[in-house]
Amino acid sequence: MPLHTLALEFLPPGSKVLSISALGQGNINDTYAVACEGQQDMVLQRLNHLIFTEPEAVMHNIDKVCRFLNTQNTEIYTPAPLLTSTGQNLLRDSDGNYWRAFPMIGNIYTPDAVKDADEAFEIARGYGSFSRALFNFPATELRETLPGFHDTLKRWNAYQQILQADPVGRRAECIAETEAIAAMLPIFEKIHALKQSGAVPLRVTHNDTKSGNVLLDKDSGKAVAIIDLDTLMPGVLLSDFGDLVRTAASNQYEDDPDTEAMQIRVEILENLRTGFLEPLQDVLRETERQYLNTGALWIVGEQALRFFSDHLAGDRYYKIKYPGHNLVRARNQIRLFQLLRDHLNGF
Ligand code: GN1
Ligand code: MG
Repeated sequence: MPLHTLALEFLPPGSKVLSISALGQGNINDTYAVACEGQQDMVLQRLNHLIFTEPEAVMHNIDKVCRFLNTQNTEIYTPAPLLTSTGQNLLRDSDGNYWRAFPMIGNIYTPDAVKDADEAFEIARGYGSFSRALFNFPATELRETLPGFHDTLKRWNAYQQILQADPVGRRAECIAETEAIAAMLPIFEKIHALKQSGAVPLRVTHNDTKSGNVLLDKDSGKAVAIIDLDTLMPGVLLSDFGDLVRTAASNQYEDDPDTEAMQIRVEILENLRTGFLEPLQDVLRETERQYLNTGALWIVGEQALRFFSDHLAGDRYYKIKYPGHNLVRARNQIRLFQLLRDHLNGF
């Protein structure tokens, strides 16, 4: 179905669409900016139903959380889905694709590349406030849309099978990466034990806390909104902090091939921690504070494992822009893991 027709489905009758252009850096969904005449612009998105196999459950979670946050005293905004003329927040087109739309928030920017420590603090404070506002949300009302999303030992087992099967014959050229990934297992086991014992509690987590999923006000630089709520599920806060460190503390994007030039930006790393903790001071358990840095190592390692597994599997999960893209991503995350581990002195 043409994008233009789809966009009109989410707009009042008689609306005029001025232009539609690709938006963002997502690896899973397809996202477009829709400029409208005389009314708020919107974001139109195709939800990848090969990955999110229960699109209705994803929308159910988003809807619940947006409604709940509206009742909370928080500055953080989460854009609620727009409805079609028949009151649906999800539209299935004639090709079987699922579409949804959100209001476009004005006067903001997405800090995909974090520029300095002040910006890092504000991004992290935004996620901390988001978690704080969800502290009393009944987690049992959320559907687990991607079961085992951060069950790294489960991912580890799947990876072992891919290694064994080597379906596209790429293993032989990846000996160094295989060894580097093997060295991450103790972290994955440590996190597993912390979860199993209940030492770190289950909470409502965002699960994709990259720097670019916080919207900052262009004038004040303050965090205005948190977007991309597709992976909202019960989880542990360590992973939300971890994904933030993963995307903000390095001086490179996750697919930069020049890993020799990679550095940990220490001041930014410190501000991510203080910014994230600030809104959570009164509620966080001591163990969560204690293992926050372990959470960062965990998620960088898990992301290396995910990219590398997908490379070995023949690029079946993440969108790639060129052959070998997932291997480049995996190498980048392996390097980040090693730098972070050295910086943090183990875990
Ligand atoms: C995917 O599509 P995007 O960029 O929002 C992925 C995240 C990864 C990320 C790596 C549902 O997110 O978990 O961390 O790529 N989302 C899913 O860039 O797997
Ligand atoms: Mg995402």
